[in-house]
Amino acid sequence: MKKLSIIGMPMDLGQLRRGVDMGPSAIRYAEVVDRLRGLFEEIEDLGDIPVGRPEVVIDQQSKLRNLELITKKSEILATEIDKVVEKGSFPLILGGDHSIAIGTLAGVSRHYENLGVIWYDAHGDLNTAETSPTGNIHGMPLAVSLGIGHKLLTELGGYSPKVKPENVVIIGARALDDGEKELIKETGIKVYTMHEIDRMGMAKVMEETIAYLKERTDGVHLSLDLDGLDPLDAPGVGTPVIGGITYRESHLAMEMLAEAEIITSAEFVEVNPILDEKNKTARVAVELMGSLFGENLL
Ligand code: B3U
Ligand code: MN
Ligand code: MN
Repeated sequence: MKKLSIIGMPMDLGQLRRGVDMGPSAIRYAEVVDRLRGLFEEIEDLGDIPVGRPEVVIDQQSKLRNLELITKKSEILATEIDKVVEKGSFPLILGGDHSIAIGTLAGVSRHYENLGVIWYDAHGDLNTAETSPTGNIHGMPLAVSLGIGHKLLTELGGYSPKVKPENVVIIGARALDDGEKELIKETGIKVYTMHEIDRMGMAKVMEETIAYLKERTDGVHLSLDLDGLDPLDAPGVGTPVIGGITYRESHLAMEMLAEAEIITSAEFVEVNPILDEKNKTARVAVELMGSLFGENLL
């Protein structure tokens, strides 16, 4: 694509650790625009969606923290992304915790009949208020996008679901909750856990993923949670899980996506500079964006 539009979503309302709202700043500080400049005809940075510093509010019925605020802010994000896709530009969203994906997918998905999603993450993010061990909405966005969860979230943008389970591929999972495992079995979502990545190698995992999505989708959104990577390579995340995808494997995955030219929108989430080591995780995010957008293609 010729044009890239960057949107920052400094939202930390989907979990309890402060600092992830500074993710977009950290990624900009790591010179995202400079890195990607040669790869697009035009890059615009639309700045951040204002989220503010609201008090934590617990929804009385569902017990979900910040439910209404997340809904409100996600609607604004969805509207902005909708405009970006409408004008033919590639939307790149900088998080923010992973709850931002609810708004991202609400904005993107209406433009496709069969949107594919690659969920690159240590977690499944397939919880509901009932199955969640934490009550954190950042552990729910994939379920919400499948139409499973609180109505306010699933109906965001006025339609549901945003994605069909057969169009979803999870890569890097190694911390799935019991309810999430059940949902995976029920829905038949394709999952490459660390077990499969170790066994098959990342090249084969990505070959299969690309072939699978190419056949059945008309666009693919990449939702990349930096905690999908091993904490040695990406320490600045709120819920690190050891034994993750390496730096090199992640670059290979991004390069194969670049080569396949299937990605039509992307978000990089959970960068928390407070928990980071000298902005390492934001820098990794920017380097992976470089690979995703073809900086290593000849
Ligand atoms: N599955 C747990 C933990 C978690 C999910 N996403 C992150 N952590 N980043 C939960 O809270 O739902
Ligand atoms: Mn996540
Ligand atoms: Mn995660």
